[in-house]
Parts: sequence; C-alpha cells; structure tokens
Amino acid sequence: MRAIFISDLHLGEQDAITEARFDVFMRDVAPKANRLYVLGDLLHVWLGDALLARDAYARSICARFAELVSRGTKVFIARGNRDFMIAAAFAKACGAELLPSETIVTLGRHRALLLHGDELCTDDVAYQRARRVLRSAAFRVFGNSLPVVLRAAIARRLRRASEAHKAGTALNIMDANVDAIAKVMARHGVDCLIHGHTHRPAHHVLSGAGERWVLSDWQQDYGYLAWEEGHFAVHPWPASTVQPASL
Ligand SMILES: [Mn+2]
Repeated sequence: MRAIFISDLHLGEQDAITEARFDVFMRDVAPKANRLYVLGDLLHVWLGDALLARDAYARSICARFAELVSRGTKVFIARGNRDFMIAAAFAKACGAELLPSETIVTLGRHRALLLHGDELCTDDVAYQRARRVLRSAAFRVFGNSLPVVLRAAIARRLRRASEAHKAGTALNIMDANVDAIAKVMARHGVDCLIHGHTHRPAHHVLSGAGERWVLSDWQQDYGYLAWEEGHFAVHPWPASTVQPASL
C-alpha cells in the first residue's frame, strides 16, 4: 500500500511554482499511490461550495482529483483553516471523501492520527478564540447564507486581521503546543501524528514513544510524505518543479 500525505498547497494564490508542482504531482506522482490524503489548506481561500458554479479555476482543480480517482487512487480531503468552508459538493466534484477534523488510519503497525494542525497551536489564544467561532456549525450556516460579494469582503478582512496577528505574534506561540500534541495522541491512543499548517516540515521523535510528521507547504523545497513498503519517506517534489528557473 502506498499512501501520500500533503497539505498547505494554498492553490489559487497565483503562485507559479505551486501550480507547476501541483500539475506535475497530479500527473506523475499521485497516480502511483493507492491513497492520497490532503490534510487541509488545499485552497488559499474557499468561500463555500456554492462558488463552484462560478469558479472555473476551482472546478479545474476538482477535475484533476476526479481524474486521479478514476485512475484508481482514493482521495481524502480534510479542511484547513483557509478552506474550512469546503463541504460535500466540493468533495463530490473531486470524487473524494471529506474527512472529519480528526481521522485515524492504520499504517502497518502504526495507528496514525491525521489533522490539519491548527488545533494544536493552543498557545495562540486569540487564534483559537477566532477558530471556535469560524469553525462552528452556526458560522457555516451564516456564511453560506451571505451573498458572495459580502463573503469575499469578510474573507479579506479576516485575512488582513490574520496577517496583522501573525506579524505581531512570536513564532513559537504559533507553533504546535507540546502538551496539546501529547493530549490528542493519548486521547486517540495513536503512536503517530501527521499534520500540516505550521509550515515547519519535520520528523519529530516524541519522548513518550511515537512520532510526529509535520507536512511541508508547497512553496518550500521540502517535499511530500509517503507511506510505502512499511515505512515513511519524505520525497522531493518532482525535479522539474524545484528550480523556479526551469518553469
Ligand atoms: Mn493552515
């Protein structure tokens, strides 16, 4: 079984390297996997599935996933903090299964927990407060009831507030909290945690037995995580997309 884990592509940011990586990844890499897990922030922003009808770019991304699924790779999509409005219609257009905020998978002898990762940044109290409101069922209903222009205006405001907050907050405050990691892993009885969000790709061996893989965003030259032949491996992005000069 070969499974690939990715997150934080932030597609739609008009970033040529990421677009090229996504294109080559979907063509050459993903079809060789049995399962592809997208652990949040596939899209830089998503204002609700009602937008699919008028967003040709989003539909083109869904079509790439649907094509992959038709070739035999199962696709699983989790919501991130930027695309938390992704719902059933978007997943259906991708031929994908929409994941809950916490998912457990068995990988060989490992029991692994899959998260986006923003829920681990518990030191960032202001962020967690905003998150509780934005990710609530009530906000989802409210957001989907608003006209698209208004949603876009609100998203821009939130984005500006988020940039200002990040600029004024220490990096370690915005990283995953060690206790939050231990707690969520213990609650699910897992020995492995895979998440994105922090943009600090790494493999951490945890003190209390277990490991934690932090996925890379797609703007860095780090690569993607795969589970294959009974072990984890980080693979570099397709070679043709590593050097911006080659685009
Ligand atoms: Mn995120």
